[in-house]
Amino acid sequence: KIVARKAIEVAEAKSTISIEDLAKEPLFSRKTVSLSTRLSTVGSSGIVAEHKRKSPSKGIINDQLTVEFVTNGYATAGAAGLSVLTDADFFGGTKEDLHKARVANPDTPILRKDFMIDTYQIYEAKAWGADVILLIAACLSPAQIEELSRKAHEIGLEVLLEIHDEEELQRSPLENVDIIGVNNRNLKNFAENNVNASLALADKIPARIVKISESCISQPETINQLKAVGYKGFLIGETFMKDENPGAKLAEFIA
Ligand code: IGP
Repeated sequence: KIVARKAIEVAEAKSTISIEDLAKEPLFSRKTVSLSTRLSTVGSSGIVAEHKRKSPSKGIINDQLTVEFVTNGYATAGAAGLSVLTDADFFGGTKEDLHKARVANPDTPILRKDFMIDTYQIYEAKAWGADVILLIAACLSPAQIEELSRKAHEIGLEVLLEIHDEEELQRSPLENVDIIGVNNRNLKNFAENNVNASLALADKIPARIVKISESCISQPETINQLKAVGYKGFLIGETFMKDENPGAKLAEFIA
């Protein structure tokens, strides 16, 4: 369903601006920063903090704050990286959100959080200021993962591959994957509200790939539990965005 909607969105975008024109955008030639390196640096908080106004499961989370206030607050409080949703229909995100987050945070790695199905979106991600793209195994064939991840590396972006179970891990080509994210939330039914998926998959993920745990993290102690089984990154949105000062909430997780 999402994939079909994205295909329409991408077709519309392509007819408005060509890949060649995206490649001429000022940010396209910017030197990207590596999220996987930041996450592996000793002393890193590991927190990848997400700008998320609303979601299909929760409705409006917080639509009162500017993206600059949120992302700058995160970076200042010690986030290792930022995640910015650009999907409009489900998450209320825009390309301007990503662009503004980049301008406000020139040196912090930023993930374009969206449903990527076409190489065109990878060019968009670079042109709008991202360092990392998300590929969701549940939405893609192995051939698509191979093609999209190769293209991302070709233009200097890192790849975060999102999985939810072992089957998705086993069938995914990992040559050009920098980070594997285990989504604790099952995208098909939004059922989970714990980090069991991450705990279960920890030792199945090849050790050379940086592991992050995504979603459903609401307590600082959970980060310690995940660190103990090898996770270097923690993707957190709602817990921070629910607060009137998301950066201050993040600071509570680092102190
Ligand atoms: C953040 P949470 O529960 O902290 O708000 O989750 C992030 O993991 C979640 O937004 C997410 C997501 C996605 C959103 C994970 N994978 C794929 C959109 C698409």
